[in-house]
Amino acid sequence: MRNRPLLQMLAIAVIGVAILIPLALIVPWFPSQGSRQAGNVRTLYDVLLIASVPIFVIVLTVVGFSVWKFHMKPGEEEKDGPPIHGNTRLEVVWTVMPAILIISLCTYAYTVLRSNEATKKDAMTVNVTTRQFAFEFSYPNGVVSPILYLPNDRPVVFNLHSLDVVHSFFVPNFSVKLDAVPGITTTLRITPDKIGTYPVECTELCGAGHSLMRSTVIVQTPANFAAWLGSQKPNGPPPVGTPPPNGAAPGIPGSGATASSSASSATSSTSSSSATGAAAGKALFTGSAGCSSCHTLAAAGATGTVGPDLDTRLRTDCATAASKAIRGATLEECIHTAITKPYAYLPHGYAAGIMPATFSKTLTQTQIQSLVNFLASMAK
Ligand code: HEC
Ligand SMILES: [Cu+2]
Repeated sequence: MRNRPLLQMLAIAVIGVAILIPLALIVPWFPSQGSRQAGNVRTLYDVLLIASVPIFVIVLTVVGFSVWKFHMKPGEEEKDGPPIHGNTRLEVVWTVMPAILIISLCTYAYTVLRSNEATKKDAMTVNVTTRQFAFEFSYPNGVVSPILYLPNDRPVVFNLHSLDVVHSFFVPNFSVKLDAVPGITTTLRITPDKIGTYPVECTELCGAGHSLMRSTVIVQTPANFAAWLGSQKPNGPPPVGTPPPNGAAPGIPGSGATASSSASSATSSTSSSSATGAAAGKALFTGSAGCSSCHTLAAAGATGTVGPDLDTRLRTDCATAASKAIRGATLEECIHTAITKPYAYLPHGYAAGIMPATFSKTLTQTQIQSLVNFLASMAK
Protein backbone atom coordinates (compact mmCIF):
# COMPACT_ATOMS: atom_id res chain seq x y z
CA MET A 1 0.00 0.00 0.00
CA ARG A 2 3.00 2.29 0.51
CA ASN A 3 3.39 2.59 -3.26
CA ARG A 4 -0.19 3.48 -4.00
CA PRO A 5 0.41 7.20 -4.94
CA LEU A 6 3.26 6.08 -7.18
CA LEU A 7 1.05 3.59 -9.00
CA GLN A 8 -1.70 6.18 -9.33
CA MET A 9 0.71 8.72 -10.83
CA LEU A 10 2.07 6.10 -13.19
CA ALA A 11 -1.44 5.28 -14.39
CA ILE A 12 -2.24 8.95 -15.01
CA ALA A 13 1.07 9.46 -16.85
CA VAL A 14 0.55 6.43 -19.08
CA ILE A 15 -2.91 7.63 -20.07
CA GLY A 16 -1.58 11.17 -20.66
CA VAL A 17 1.23 9.93 -22.88
CA ALA A 18 -1.12 7.66 -24.82
CA ILE A 19 -3.39 10.63 -25.59
CA LEU A 20 -0.75 13.33 -26.18
CA ILE A 21 1.69 11.51 -28.47
CA PRO A 22 -0.86 10.83 -31.25
CA LEU A 23 -2.17 14.38 -30.78
CA ALA A 24 1.33 15.88 -31.12
CA LEU A 25 1.99 13.85 -34.26
CA ILE A 26 -1.33 14.79 -35.87
CA VAL A 27 -0.77 18.57 -35.55
CA PRO A 28 0.43 19.92 -38.93
CA TRP A 29 3.50 21.77 -37.62
CA PHE A 30 4.99 22.31 -41.07
CA PRO A 31 3.76 23.43 -44.50
CA SER A 32 3.72 20.75 -47.21
CA GLN A 33 7.02 18.98 -47.74
CA GLY A 34 8.99 20.18 -50.78
CA SER A 35 12.50 18.73 -50.42
CA ARG A 36 14.48 15.66 -49.34
CA GLN A 37 15.98 17.74 -46.53
CA ALA A 38 12.49 18.61 -45.33
CA GLY A 39 11.68 14.89 -45.05
CA ASN A 40 14.69 14.34 -42.77
CA VAL A 41 13.90 17.39 -40.66
CA ARG A 42 10.32 16.29 -40.18
CA THR A 43 11.28 12.79 -39.05
CA LEU A 44 13.72 14.36 -36.59
CA TYR A 45 10.97 16.62 -35.33
CA ASP A 46 8.62 13.66 -34.81
CA VAL A 47 11.29 11.82 -32.81
CA LEU A 48 11.84 14.92 -30.66
CA LEU A 49 8.11 15.13 -30.01
CA ILE A 50 7.92 11.47 -29.03
CA ALA A 51 10.85 11.98 -26.64
CA SER A 52 9.56 15.20 -25.08
CA VAL A 53 5.90 14.33 -24.55
CA PRO A 54 6.56 11.70 -21.79
CA ILE A 55 8.88 14.11 -19.95
CA PHE A 56 6.29 16.86 -20.15
CA VAL A 57 3.55 14.49 -18.95
CA ILE A 58 5.61 13.01 -16.08
CA VAL A 59 6.58 16.45 -14.73
CA LEU A 60 3.02 17.77 -14.95
CA THR A 61 1.58 14.59 -13.38
CA VAL A 62 3.90 14.73 -10.36
CA VAL A 63 3.26 18.46 -9.86
CA GLY A 64 -0.51 18.13 -10.33
CA PHE A 65 -0.79 14.99 -8.21
CA SER A 66 1.17 16.58 -5.36
CA VAL A 67 -1.00 19.69 -5.37
CA TRP A 68 -4.08 17.47 -5.33
CA LYS A 69 -3.03 14.82 -2.76
CA PHE A 70 -0.27 16.25 -0.62
CA HIS A 71 -1.27 19.89 -0.18
CA MET A 72 -1.35 21.41 3.31
CA LYS A 73 -4.62 20.78 5.14
CA PRO A 74 -6.20 23.06 7.76
CA GLY A 75 -4.36 22.63 11.06
CA GLU A 76 -1.09 21.59 9.39
CA GLU A 77 0.29 25.14 9.07
CA GLU A 78 3.04 24.56 11.63
CA LYS A 79 4.06 21.14 10.35
CA ASP A 80 6.99 20.44 8.08
CA GLY A 81 7.57 17.48 5.76
CA PRO A 82 9.78 14.55 6.82
CA PRO A 83 13.50 15.50 6.59
CA ILE A 84 14.79 13.35 3.69
CA HIS A 85 18.38 13.74 2.62
CA GLY A 86 20.14 11.95 -0.21
CA ASN A 87 19.03 9.00 -2.31
CA THR A 88 21.96 7.75 -4.33
CA ARG A 89 19.94 5.41 -6.50
CA LEU A 90 17.49 8.18 -7.45
CA GLU A 91 20.28 10.64 -8.16
CA VAL A 92 22.10 8.20 -10.42
CA VAL A 93 18.87 7.53 -12.32
CA TRP A 94 17.99 11.18 -12.87
CA THR A 95 21.50 11.98 -14.06
CA VAL A 96 22.12 8.99 -16.29
CA MET A 97 18.72 8.89 -18.02
CA PRO A 98 18.71 12.51 -19.27
CA ALA A 99 22.38 12.16 -20.25
CA ILE A 100 21.63 9.11 -22.41
CA LEU A 101 18.57 10.82 -23.88
CA ILE A 102 20.41 14.03 -24.77
CA ILE A 103 23.45 12.26 -26.20
CA SER A 104 21.28 10.06 -28.43
CA LEU A 105 19.14 12.97 -29.67
CA CYS A 106 22.26 15.06 -30.39
CA THR A 107 23.81 12.17 -32.30
CA TYR A 108 20.66 11.68 -34.32
CA ALA A 109 20.34 15.43 -35.07
CA TYR A 110 23.98 15.47 -36.14
CA THR A 111 23.47 12.61 -38.61
CA VAL A 112 20.45 14.46 -40.06
CA LEU A 113 22.54 17.60 -40.48
CA ARG A 114 25.36 15.59 -42.08
CA SER A 115 23.05 13.93 -44.56
CA ASN A 116 21.23 17.20 -45.38
CA GLU A 117 24.53 18.96 -46.05
CA ALA A 118 26.19 16.08 -47.91
CA THR A 119 27.72 16.94 -51.27
CA LYS A 120 25.78 15.31 -54.09
CA LYS A 121 27.06 14.76 -57.56
CA ASP A 122 25.26 16.33 -60.49
CA ALA A 123 24.35 19.33 -58.34
CA MET A 124 23.33 22.58 -60.01
CA THR A 125 24.69 25.87 -58.64
CA VAL A 126 22.42 28.87 -58.14
CA ASN A 127 23.70 32.18 -56.81
CA VAL A 128 21.34 33.99 -54.47
CA THR A 129 22.02 37.71 -54.23
CA THR A 130 20.23 39.48 -51.40
CA ARG A 131 19.84 43.19 -50.85
CA GLN A 132 17.46 45.48 -48.99
CA PHE A 133 14.78 44.26 -49.84
CA ALA A 134 14.87 41.75 -52.66
CA PHE A 135 16.24 38.39 -53.75
CA GLU A 136 17.86 37.75 -57.08
CA PHE A 137 18.81 34.36 -58.48
CA SER A 138 21.49 33.80 -61.10
CA TYR A 139 22.26 30.61 -62.99
CA PRO A 140 25.61 29.34 -64.34
CA ASN A 141 24.83 30.45 -67.90
CA GLY A 142 24.30 34.04 -66.77
CA VAL A 143 20.51 34.01 -66.61
CA VAL A 144 19.30 36.30 -63.82
CA SER A 145 15.79 36.11 -62.38
CA PRO A 146 13.87 37.65 -59.46
CA ILE A 147 11.91 34.37 -59.22
CA LEU A 148 13.64 31.11 -58.37
CA TYR A 149 13.06 28.34 -60.91
CA LEU A 150 14.27 24.83 -60.00
CA PRO A 151 14.14 21.42 -61.65
CA ASN A 152 12.48 18.73 -59.55
CA ASP A 153 14.65 15.98 -58.00
CA ARG A 154 17.96 17.65 -58.84
CA PRO A 155 20.36 18.63 -56.01
CA VAL A 156 20.97 22.38 -55.90
CA VAL A 157 23.84 24.22 -54.24
CA PHE A 158 22.87 27.78 -53.30
CA ASN A 159 25.70 30.26 -52.89
CA LEU A 160 24.34 33.12 -50.80
CA HIS A 161 25.65 36.68 -51.05
CA SER A 162 24.52 39.86 -49.39
CA LEU A 163 25.15 43.33 -50.74
CA ASP A 164 24.32 45.23 -47.58
CA VAL A 165 23.21 43.70 -44.28
CA VAL A 166 22.57 40.15 -43.00
CA HIS A 167 19.59 38.52 -44.68
CA SER A 168 18.33 34.95 -44.44
CA PHE A 169 17.15 32.73 -47.28
CA PHE A 170 14.24 30.52 -46.26
CA VAL A 171 11.71 28.42 -48.14
CA PRO A 172 9.44 26.99 -45.42
CA ASN A 173 8.47 24.03 -47.59
CA PHE A 174 12.15 23.08 -47.94
CA SER A 175 12.60 23.24 -44.13
CA VAL A 176 16.19 24.52 -44.24
CA LYS A 177 17.51 28.06 -44.18
CA LEU A 178 20.74 29.99 -44.05
CA ASP A 179 21.95 33.54 -43.48
CA ALA A 180 23.41 35.62 -46.29
CA VAL A 181 26.27 37.58 -44.73
CA PRO A 182 27.97 40.58 -46.36
CA GLY A 183 31.56 39.87 -47.37
CA ILE A 184 31.38 36.06 -47.36
CA THR A 185 29.66 33.36 -49.39
CA THR A 186 27.54 30.87 -47.47
CA THR A 187 26.36 27.58 -48.96
CA LEU A 188 23.04 25.78 -48.63
CA ARG A 189 22.12 22.47 -50.27
CA ILE A 190 18.57 21.58 -51.20
CA THR A 191 17.07 18.82 -53.34
CA PRO A 192 13.49 19.78 -54.24
CA ASP A 193 11.32 16.68 -54.49
CA LYS A 194 7.84 17.96 -55.20
CA ILE A 195 6.62 20.04 -58.13
CA GLY A 196 4.92 23.21 -56.94
CA THR A 197 5.11 26.92 -56.19
CA TYR A 198 6.35 27.96 -52.76
CA PRO A 199 7.17 31.24 -51.01
CA VAL A 200 10.75 32.45 -50.45
CA GLU A 201 11.16 34.62 -47.35
CA CYS A 202 13.86 36.67 -45.71
CA THR A 203 13.94 35.62 -42.05
CA GLU A 204 16.42 38.15 -40.70
CA LEU A 205 15.10 41.56 -39.60
CA CYS A 206 17.02 43.55 -42.22
CA GLY A 207 15.39 46.97 -42.25
CA ALA A 208 12.10 48.79 -42.78
CA GLY A 209 11.15 46.73 -45.83
CA HIS A 210 12.03 43.35 -44.26
CA SER A 211 8.47 42.04 -44.13
CA LEU A 212 8.16 42.68 -47.86
CA MET A 213 11.37 40.88 -48.77
CA ARG A 214 9.81 37.88 -50.45
CA SER A 215 10.01 35.97 -53.66
CA THR A 216 8.64 32.76 -55.17
CA VAL A 217 10.19 29.43 -56.02
CA ILE A 218 8.72 27.40 -58.88
CA VAL A 219 9.76 23.74 -58.89
CA GLN A 220 9.14 22.23 -62.32
CA THR A 221 9.84 19.04 -64.21
CA PRO A 222 13.43 19.02 -65.53
CA ALA A 223 12.10 19.42 -69.08
CA ASN A 224 10.02 22.48 -68.20
CA PHE A 225 12.93 23.93 -66.28
CA ALA A 226 15.27 23.44 -69.25
CA ALA A 227 12.69 25.12 -71.48
CA TRP A 228 12.44 28.08 -69.11
CA LEU A 229 16.21 28.41 -68.85
CA GLY A 230 16.54 28.22 -72.63
CA SER A 231 13.92 30.94 -73.12
CA GLN A 232 15.83 33.39 -70.91
CA LYS A 233 18.39 35.82 -72.20
CA PRO A 234 21.78 34.47 -71.07
CA ASN A 235 24.42 36.86 -69.78
CA GLY A 236 21.84 39.50 -69.01
CA PRO A 237 22.63 42.42 -66.74
CA PRO A 238 24.51 41.27 -63.64
CA PRO A 239 22.61 41.05 -60.37
CA VAL A 240 21.77 44.45 -58.99
CA GLY A 241 24.63 45.72 -56.87
CA THR A 242 27.46 44.02 -58.72
CA PRO A 243 30.19 46.68 -58.82
CA PRO A 244 29.97 48.79 -61.98
CA PRO A 245 32.08 47.42 -64.85
CA ASN A 246 35.25 49.38 -65.74
CA GLY A 247 34.99 51.20 -62.44
CA ALA A 248 32.43 53.67 -63.81
CA ALA A 249 31.85 55.87 -60.80
CA PRO A 250 28.33 56.52 -59.68
CA GLY A 251 27.64 60.19 -60.28
CA ILE A 252 24.94 62.69 -60.95
CA PRO A 253 24.28 63.06 -64.66
CA GLY A 254 23.89 66.60 -65.86
CA SER A 255 25.35 67.99 -62.68
CA GLY A 256 28.63 68.68 -64.47
CA ALA A 257 30.53 66.60 -61.96
CA THR A 258 33.77 65.12 -63.31
CA ALA A 259 34.91 64.70 -66.87
CA SER A 260 35.18 60.94 -66.52
CA SER A 261 31.65 60.46 -65.20
CA SER A 262 30.09 62.62 -67.89
CA ALA A 263 32.14 60.76 -70.48
CA SER A 264 31.00 57.38 -69.21
CA SER A 265 27.37 58.47 -69.08
CA ALA A 266 27.73 59.72 -72.64
CA THR A 267 29.05 56.35 -73.82
CA SER A 268 26.43 54.44 -71.92
CA SER A 269 23.65 56.51 -73.46
CA THR A 270 24.95 55.94 -76.98
CA SER A 271 26.19 52.37 -76.81
CA SER A 272 23.40 50.90 -74.75
CA SER A 273 20.46 53.27 -74.88
CA SER A 274 18.07 50.37 -74.27
CA ALA A 275 19.75 49.58 -70.94
CA THR A 276 18.93 53.06 -69.65
CA GLY A 277 15.45 53.02 -71.16
CA ALA A 278 12.26 53.26 -69.17
CA ALA A 279 11.52 49.55 -69.73
CA ALA A 280 14.78 48.57 -68.04
CA GLY A 281 13.94 51.01 -65.25
CA LYS A 282 10.53 49.45 -64.76
CA ALA A 283 12.06 45.97 -64.56
CA LEU A 284 14.50 47.18 -61.92
CA PHE A 285 11.81 49.00 -59.99
CA THR A 286 9.48 46.02 -59.76
CA GLY A 287 12.18 43.38 -59.55
CA SER A 288 15.64 43.25 -58.23
CA ALA A 289 16.10 46.81 -56.95
CA GLY A 290 13.26 46.20 -54.51
CA CYS A 291 11.69 49.68 -54.89
CA SER A 292 8.18 48.28 -55.22
CA SER A 293 8.27 46.85 -51.72
CA CYS A 294 8.14 50.41 -50.33
CA HIS A 295 6.59 52.61 -53.03
CA THR A 296 3.26 52.72 -54.76
CA LEU A 297 3.47 53.22 -58.50
CA ALA A 298 0.58 52.13 -60.71
CA ALA A 299 2.69 51.80 -63.86
CA ALA A 300 4.87 49.22 -62.10
CA GLY A 301 1.99 47.49 -60.33
CA ALA A 302 3.65 48.49 -57.04
CA THR A 303 1.57 48.99 -53.92
CA GLY A 304 4.18 49.54 -51.17
CA THR A 305 3.24 52.01 -48.46
CA VAL A 306 6.48 52.49 -46.53
CA GLY A 307 7.66 55.38 -48.73
CA PRO A 308 5.84 58.15 -50.62
CA ASP A 309 3.25 57.21 -53.24
CA LEU A 310 5.26 58.00 -56.34
CA ASP A 311 2.15 58.35 -58.53
CA THR A 312 1.23 61.55 -56.73
CA ARG A 313 4.20 62.72 -54.66
CA LEU A 314 6.97 62.57 -57.24
CA ARG A 315 5.61 65.42 -59.32
CA THR A 316 4.53 67.62 -56.42
CA ASP A 317 7.57 67.09 -54.18
CA CYS A 318 10.05 67.69 -56.97
CA ALA A 319 8.27 70.93 -57.84
CA THR A 320 8.72 72.65 -54.47
CA ALA A 321 11.34 75.36 -54.18
CA ALA A 322 13.09 73.65 -51.27
CA SER A 323 13.44 70.35 -53.08
CA LYS A 324 14.62 72.11 -56.24
CA ALA A 325 17.34 73.89 -54.32
CA ILE A 326 18.59 70.61 -52.83
CA ARG A 327 17.81 67.97 -55.42
CA GLY A 328 18.36 69.93 -58.63
CA ALA A 329 16.09 72.02 -60.83
CA THR A 330 14.89 69.47 -63.37
CA LEU A 331 12.61 66.55 -62.65
CA GLU A 332 15.36 64.11 -63.69
CA GLU A 333 17.92 65.69 -61.36
CA CYS A 334 15.43 65.67 -58.53
CA ILE A 335 14.69 61.96 -58.97
CA HIS A 336 18.36 61.14 -59.36
CA THR A 337 19.22 62.82 -56.07
CA ALA A 338 16.23 61.16 -54.37
CA ILE A 339 17.66 57.74 -55.30
CA THR A 340 21.35 58.40 -54.67
CA LYS A 341 21.11 60.77 -51.67
CA PRO A 342 17.73 59.92 -50.22
CA TYR A 343 17.95 62.06 -47.10
CA ALA A 344 19.15 65.28 -48.78
CA TYR A 345 15.56 66.47 -49.04
CA LEU A 346 12.86 64.69 -47.05
CA PRO A 347 9.36 64.83 -48.47
CA HIS A 348 6.79 66.08 -45.95
CA GLY A 349 5.81 63.36 -43.49
CA TYR A 350 8.81 61.07 -44.05
CA ALA A 351 11.88 60.48 -41.92
CA ALA A 352 15.47 59.79 -42.87
CA GLY A 353 16.95 56.32 -42.47
CA ILE A 354 14.23 54.27 -44.14
CA MET A 355 14.95 54.39 -47.86
CA PRO A 356 18.26 52.52 -48.33
CA ALA A 357 21.06 55.05 -48.78
CA THR A 358 23.25 52.58 -50.65
CA PHE A 359 21.78 52.73 -54.17
CA SER A 360 24.61 54.97 -55.41
CA LYS A 361 26.98 52.12 -54.55
CA THR A 362 24.91 49.04 -55.29
CA LEU A 363 23.37 50.14 -58.59
CA THR A 364 25.39 50.93 -61.68
CA GLN A 365 25.14 54.37 -63.19
CA THR A 366 23.27 52.82 -66.10
CA GLN A 367 20.77 51.22 -63.78
CA ILE A 368 20.21 54.45 -61.85
CA GLN A 369 19.74 56.31 -65.13
CA SER A 370 17.16 53.80 -66.29
CA LEU A 371 15.24 54.23 -63.03
CA VAL A 372 15.39 58.02 -63.42
CA ASN A 373 14.15 57.78 -67.00
CA PHE A 374 11.35 55.44 -66.01
CA LEU A 375 10.17 57.54 -63.04
CA ALA A 376 10.49 60.81 -64.98
CA SER A 377 8.38 59.41 -67.80
CA MET A 378 5.74 58.49 -65.22
CA ALA A 379 5.75 61.93 -63.60
CA LYS A 380 5.55 64.00 -66.76
C1 HEC B 1 12.67 50.54 -47.37
C2 HEC B 1 11.75 51.28 -48.14
C3 HEC B 1 12.20 51.94 -49.43
C4 HEC B 1 12.81 51.35 -50.52
C5 HEC B 1 13.24 49.91 -50.69
C6 HEC B 1 12.93 52.39 -51.52
N1 HEC B 1 12.45 53.58 -51.03
FE1 HEC B 1 12.33 55.32 -52.03
N2 HEC B 1 11.69 56.24 -50.35
C7 HEC B 1 11.40 55.64 -49.14
C8 HEC B 1 11.07 56.66 -48.16
C9 HEC B 1 10.71 56.41 -46.70
C10 HEC B 1 11.16 57.90 -48.81
C11 HEC B 1 10.93 59.29 -48.21
C12 HEC B 1 12.11 59.71 -47.36
C13 HEC B 1 13.37 59.91 -48.14
O1 HEC B 1 13.35 60.60 -49.18
O2 HEC B 1 14.39 59.36 -47.74
C14 HEC B 1 11.54 57.60 -50.20
C15 HEC B 1 11.69 58.56 -51.20
C16 HEC B 1 11.86 58.28 -52.54
C17 HEC B 1 11.78 59.25 -53.60
C18 HEC B 1 11.41 60.72 -53.44
C19 HEC B 1 9.91 60.80 -53.40
C20 HEC B 1 9.40 62.19 -53.19
O3 HEC B 1 8.22 62.30 -52.86
O4 HEC B 1 10.16 63.14 -53.33
C21 HEC B 1 12.03 58.59 -54.77
C22 HEC B 1 12.05 59.18 -56.18
C23 HEC B 1 12.28 57.21 -54.43
N3 HEC B 1 12.17 57.06 -53.08
C24 HEC B 1 12.61 56.23 -55.35
C25 HEC B 1 12.98 54.95 -54.99
C26 HEC B 1 13.56 53.99 -55.89
C27 HEC B 1 13.77 54.23 -57.37
C28 HEC B 1 13.82 52.87 -55.17
C29 HEC B 1 14.46 51.57 -55.66
C30 HEC B 1 15.75 51.73 -56.29
C31 HEC B 1 13.39 53.11 -53.81
N4 HEC B 1 12.91 54.39 -53.73
C32 HEC B 1 13.48 52.18 -52.77
C33 HEC B 1 11.44 54.29 -48.90
C34 HEC B 1 11.99 53.34 -49.76
CU1 LIG C 1 16.31 40.67 -45.68
